[in-house]
Amino acid sequence: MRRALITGITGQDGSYLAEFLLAQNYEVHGVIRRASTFNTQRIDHLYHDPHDAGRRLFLHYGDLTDTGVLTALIDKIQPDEVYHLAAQTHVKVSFQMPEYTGQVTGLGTTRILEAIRQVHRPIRFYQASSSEMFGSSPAPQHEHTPFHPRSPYAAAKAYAYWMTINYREAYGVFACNGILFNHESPRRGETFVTRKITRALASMRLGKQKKLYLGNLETKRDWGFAPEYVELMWRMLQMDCPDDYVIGTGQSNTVRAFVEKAFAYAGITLAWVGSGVQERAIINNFTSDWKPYFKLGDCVIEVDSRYFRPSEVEHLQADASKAHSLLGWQPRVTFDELIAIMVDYDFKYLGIDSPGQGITICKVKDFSYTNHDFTLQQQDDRDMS
Ligand code: NAP
Ligand code: G4F
Repeated sequence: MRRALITGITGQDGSYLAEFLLAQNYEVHGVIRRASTFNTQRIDHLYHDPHDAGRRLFLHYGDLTDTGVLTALIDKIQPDEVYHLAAQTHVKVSFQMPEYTGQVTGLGTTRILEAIRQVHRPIRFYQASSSEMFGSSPAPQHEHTPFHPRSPYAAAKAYAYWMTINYREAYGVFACNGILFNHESPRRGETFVTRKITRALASMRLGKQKKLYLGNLETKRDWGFAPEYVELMWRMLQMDCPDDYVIGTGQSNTVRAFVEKAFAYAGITLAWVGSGVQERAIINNFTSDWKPYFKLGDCVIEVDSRYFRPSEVEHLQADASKAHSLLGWQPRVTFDELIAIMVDYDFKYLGIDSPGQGITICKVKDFSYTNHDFTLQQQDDRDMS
């Protein structure tokens, strides 16, 4: 049985990757942080009591700032593959916490690479690199596009990217960079723009929220579906030689397009009025189920400069030709389908009837391992201390 160690197992990607690897019959070890509240919601459905025989998921406390623990864990677990996904992942937050972001998102990678080097075992290593590293380089971006980081997060990721290559070249570590463009899902963190929008919609539909405040509406992102992307992390580590790959759909859309489509899917047509920080969206048309809470002409979106970044990445769009030919991958879930999946989830989560296409799309496209997202999990007590 192959053994994998995942840092960031409690995050969006870590949780999907854990599901995927367990389905491939791996023994999966995950590093989690001590928190005063439960932070394991995304993996609760995979958890088995430590006393259960035959369990294949094991959780260990650790932190990317703690070299001793990371080294001891790798030494103890002796994994065949390490998927390094943990990071301070929020770009806007990285401007507020630049040094911490460097410590965790940048140096965290070095700590793990060094631990791998010291165990003298052929461990394969995946580094969660990011399209943010391309920053202001013109789209479409591919493996040879120069980096021009536009945030402390992106600068930290660029450092980690080069450390990964350095350990490959200097010490022969089987180390790969997956340069992933934005990927979303029902498990996306609530403060990233896509999930912020789909959650707000659901809460508006219950009459609990009247307005959504957003930042820059013009930036373009290449948004894909997270469960597809974690499978590619695994594929990279199954290749004969270590290499770096860009992963993205090749389609780029503005934040404005995401908002319009999400609202339209839920039954609201928006009209934009004003410009710049004065711009707002009003309800132009809606289906009858919105009537208890809104009327035509109500303002539902406003721009708030609080969400602007000191320097922005305007346009990300992947040229994933290398992944298409070498990893044999083509994106499956489209932009419209992604929106349907996320809106449906957030509606269902609040107990509201959803348009329902998203659920069907998951089934039709055989993302069986995301089906549990639509069956709400009861959080239970656990003790892994
Ligand atoms: P995420 O949902 O924000 O998850 C981040 C994970 O890192 C969480 O498990 C978090 O633990 C853990 N973590 C944060 N700080 C840590 C620390 N000091 N020590 C140990 N663990 C720590 O991120 P994601 O979207 O799954 O992304 C996974 C990786 O891919 C990240 O490295 C991200 O930068 C990179 N990436 C993501 C995208 C994307 O579009 N999602 C694109 C390109 C690259 P808690 O749960 O306790 O907070
Ligand atoms: O959803 P975002 O916060 O994601 P961002 O900055 O693109 O970063 C994500 O993708 C990266 C891959 O390229 C990852 F490496 C990174 O870890 C993370 O997962 O913002 C997307 C865009 C930005 O241009 C932002 O300025 O949406 C714009 N935006 C507009 N209003 C907003 C908002 N972003 C957020 N978070 N909140 C807003 O209200």
